[in-house]
Amino acid sequence: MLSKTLSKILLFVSIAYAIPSPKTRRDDSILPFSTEGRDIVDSNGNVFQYKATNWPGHQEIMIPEGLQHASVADIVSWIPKFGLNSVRLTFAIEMVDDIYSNSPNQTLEKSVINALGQENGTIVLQQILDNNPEFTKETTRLEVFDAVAKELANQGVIVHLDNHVSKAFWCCGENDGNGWFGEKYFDVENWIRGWSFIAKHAKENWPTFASAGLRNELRNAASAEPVDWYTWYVHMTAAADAVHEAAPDALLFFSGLSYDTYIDPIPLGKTLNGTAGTSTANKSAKFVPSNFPWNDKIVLEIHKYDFEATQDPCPTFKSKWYKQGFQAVNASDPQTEYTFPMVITEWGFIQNGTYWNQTTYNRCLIEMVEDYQVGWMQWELSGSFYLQTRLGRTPATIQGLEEFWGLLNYNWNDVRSPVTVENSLDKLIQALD
Ligand SMILES: *[C@@H]1O[C@H](CO)[C@@H](O)[C@H](O)[C@H]1NC(C)=O
Ligand SMILES: *[C@@H]1O[C@H](CO)[C@@H](O)[C@H](O)[C@H]1NC(C)=O
Ligand SMILES: *[C@@H]1O[C@H](CO)[C@@H](O)[C@H](O)[C@H]1NC(C)=O
Ligand SMILES: *[C@@H]1O[C@H](CO)[C@@H](O)[C@H](O)[C@H]1NC(C)=O
Ligand SMILES: *[C@@H]1O[C@H](CO)[C@@H](O)[C@H](O)[C@H]1NC(C)=O
Ligand SMILES: *[C@@H]1O[C@H](CO)[C@@H](O)[C@H](O)[C@H]1NC(C)=O
Ligand SMILES: CC(=O)N[C@H]1CO[C@H](CO)[C@@H](O)[C@@H]1O
Repeated sequence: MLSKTLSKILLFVSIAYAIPSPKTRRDDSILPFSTEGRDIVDSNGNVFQYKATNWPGHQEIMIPEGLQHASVADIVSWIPKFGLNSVRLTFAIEMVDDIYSNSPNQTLEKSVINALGQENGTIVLQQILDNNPEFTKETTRLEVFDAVAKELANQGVIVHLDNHVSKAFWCCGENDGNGWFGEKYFDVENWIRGWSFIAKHAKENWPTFASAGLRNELRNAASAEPVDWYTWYVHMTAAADAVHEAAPDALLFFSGLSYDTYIDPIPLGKTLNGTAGTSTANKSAKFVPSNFPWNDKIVLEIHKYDFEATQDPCPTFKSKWYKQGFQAVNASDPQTEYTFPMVITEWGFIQNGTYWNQTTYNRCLIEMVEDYQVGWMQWELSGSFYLQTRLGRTPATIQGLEEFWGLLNYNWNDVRSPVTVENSLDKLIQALD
């Protein structure tokens, strides 16, 4: 294993020699990715591990967070500085719906003012433009995403595009309208249309676009289609077909149920059942990878937080979590019917300098990654948000809310908690070295 100082020197040397051309550097030499058993492999046949953070772009304004504090290039530069190779960029289907309806609300000016109001919106818009003089108030949300994706490619960062929500606001709550197929805001046709559009657009315009997270954190909903694995199967495979047709090179990430906390029925090859007494009664399906034209693009994703403030010893922590889907990466488990790569697409906790050592979560997460050699994506880069809508709480919206879980500070210009990063992010990077 390289020492930290040595790897920093090497990183510096490679940056110094890899001077980007004035044009977008197509840093896609390792793309496309595909899968081989439990591994993601790059175009040279080497195993690729996602080491990423989340950068949300799915909230009310529908552009990546932070641009009122810093330029696109400065924000992107943090990703390699943290030692990460990729980013999970989130978007809302509402952004694409607005493209289809040719809505006048897509400009930066309208997006910001509709979300923040005339007075504060005018101020924040000006801050965004001051930090990012390549934009004007007429720049559209999609053009902002394009600029972000182009800069990510310039700086050698792989893009994992995640559909976080349909309606653009903070995710996720039970019965918030975004959680399950057919719920208030979760129109399945618009979702699939949205993916067809954005996957094609990303393939054509975003040089390091590598993978698609079909839907974030599916969860129970009182008023929606039946919440069962059969319904999951029908819609998730249809979305996968749509993305694959639009962008055949992209990996397809499948999330599980209950806020993506388990997905074991897929590697275990279980029958995916409907629900008695509903429209899916007596229906069933099986997720057989060889049935799909995207057989070598399937990746399973799982989320893990520490809401229970675990003090489990790591063997307990790991064996409980293993059963939620890590059978996918263990071909020697007799219960495993199909192997797939797994990626922990969300984990995280408050970056306050002590939490990392207050429960066993952080230590056991690192052991999990060491033991199973799976990629991961920290939640999240943002030090603060343009706006957060909080359903059922007062106040219902907060402008400029600080994100204490963010790797960056409120102003997006420094690391929030270096000691936390040294003891979590850095250790997870080492776990995959
Ligand atoms: C544009 O946004 C305004 C304010 O939110 C809304 O009232 C209007 O309906 C939107 N227009 C379209 C075409 O979506
Ligand atoms: C507008 O911004 C000010 C200063 O940041 C803040 O105190 C106020 O709550 C904001 N207005 C709204 C409607 O959120
Ligand atoms: C579906 O039902 C069958 C038969 O009852 C059962 O064996 C299987 O475990 C169920 N599948 C899931 C994912 O629970
Ligand atoms: C499901 O199967 C049961 C038992 O075979 C049958 O009684 C019931 O009518 C079926 N329900 C539907 C919706 O087909
Ligand atoms: C993989 O499965 C085998 C068989 O069940 C088990 O003995 C082994 O401990 C598992 N490996 C890991 C890393 O969990
Ligand atoms: C960090 O957050 C945890 C959980 O909220 C809390 O128990 C702890 O006291 C905090 N540490 C500091 C230094 O504020
Ligand atoms: C929960 C946890 O990881 N606790 C650790 C905190 O740090 C001390 C000293 O480094 C360790 O001994 C604990 O195991």
